[in-house]
Amino acid sequence: MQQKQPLKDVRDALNLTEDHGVLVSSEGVGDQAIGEPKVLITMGSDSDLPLMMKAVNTLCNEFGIPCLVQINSVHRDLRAAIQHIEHLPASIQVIIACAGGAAHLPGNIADLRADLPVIGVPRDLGALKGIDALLSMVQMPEGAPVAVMAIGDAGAVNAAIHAAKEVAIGDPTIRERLQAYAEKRKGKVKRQNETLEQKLRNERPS
Ligand code: C2R
Repeated sequence: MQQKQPLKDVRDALNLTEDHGVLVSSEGVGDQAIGEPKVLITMGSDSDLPLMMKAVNTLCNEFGIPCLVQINSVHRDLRAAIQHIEHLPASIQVIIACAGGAAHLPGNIADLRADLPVIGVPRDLGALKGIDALLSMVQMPEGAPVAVMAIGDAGAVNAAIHAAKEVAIGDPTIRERLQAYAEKRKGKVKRQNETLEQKLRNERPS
């Protein structure tokens, strides 16, 4: 795996500017972040941020994958979105895009970046509670795929795991971290079985 570089070196090597978004890693945000960003996490509004922090935290804390975070809206500023997405740093391998409502952002990105996988996270929002965003993302025409996750929290976490799997194709360290993450999930089933007898006793009428 590549050595993590201090921010200034990374910025110089990748010609990173503020236009590329905010760098986040397990060490911190912006100036405190270390390492080359491998994933872009973008969203239609900063109101999506609480949901997408689940993806940011999973990527950084579970897998140690630095990411860039940026707001982009094809509804509100199409030109800026095109400019940002067409000029990502060369280190970006995967894009996670979250949006709510008429969620056109991930599909537009998939069209703009034929070279990168795009993972969509539909936000649970408004009258249709995310069904609108889910269908907007999943019903892409042939040729510009978006890998769509579940609506809401599970989708945000799964987007980060899926992105880690893409990065792991070229990075054995991330493969090991994915295995360790899977082991932790198995541990949960074991712990639940250990307390099951007591829970059954509590649930039964005395
Ligand atoms: P506000 O909270 O800013 O009103 O945004 C955002 O992702 C957000 O979930 C409400 C919702 O609008 C979504 N949005 C899109 C796009 N831009 C913003 N779906 C887009 O370009 O697809």
